[in-house]
Amino acid sequence: MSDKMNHPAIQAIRHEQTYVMMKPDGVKRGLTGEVMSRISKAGLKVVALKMVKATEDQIRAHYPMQDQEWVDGLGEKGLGTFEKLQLDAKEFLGTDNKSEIGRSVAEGLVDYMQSGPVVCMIVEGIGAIEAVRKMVGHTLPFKAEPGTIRGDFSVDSPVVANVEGRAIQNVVHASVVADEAAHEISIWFNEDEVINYKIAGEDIMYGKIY
Ligand code: DAT
Ligand code: MG
Repeated sequence: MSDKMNHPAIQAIRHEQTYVMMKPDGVKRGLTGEVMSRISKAGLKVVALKMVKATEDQIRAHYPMQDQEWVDGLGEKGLGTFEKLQLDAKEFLGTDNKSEIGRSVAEGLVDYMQSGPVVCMIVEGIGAIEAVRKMVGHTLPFKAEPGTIRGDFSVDSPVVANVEGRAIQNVVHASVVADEAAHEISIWFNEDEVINYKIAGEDIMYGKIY
């Protein structure tokens, strides 16, 4: 093995970690095995795993509830769909203000994520954060491409969800960027819950086999 393989920058790429969580709808629909299978087949490694009934505090710490930009973004994602369908958000939701809609979605998320068990995982491997996020697909199920987890296993719409006063049910959560992954991992796992072991992929898929 080349000495350069031990370089911290190369090791950081090899061991990039992301946080993945089966949401209550995904768990109740029996999709945990399917999602874990896709992650494993891609050559990524689950290094920590547990099923929990999340507390309100955990959900409020997990999502950036105080980040106004994130809250507005939640509202915006839904408003775009109202516009596309030429529906007046004000008529159906009593407001077309992205912050107000976003706040109500955020509160819906707190209830949704406590509505059943979640399965928490740390997933490790080359480019794990982006790789899993691509596998998961777009936030809005109807925009998620076939072949992605959300595209293959969900159809929910923000219009229906917002009118019903609930969050979109889209099977699975995955971190978007490194800071978010580190934050989420710290919410759901203690360091001693992470197990270091070797999977076949490390030798066969991204090890030198000749
Ligand atoms: P993602 O889960 O793709 O990272 P996010 O962080 O923006 O998306 O939002 C968190 C969750 O909130 C998302 O998975 C589903 C729900 N959600 C987002 N926008 C919504 C909306 N307009 N109406 C209802 N639920 C929404
Ligand atoms: Mg997100």
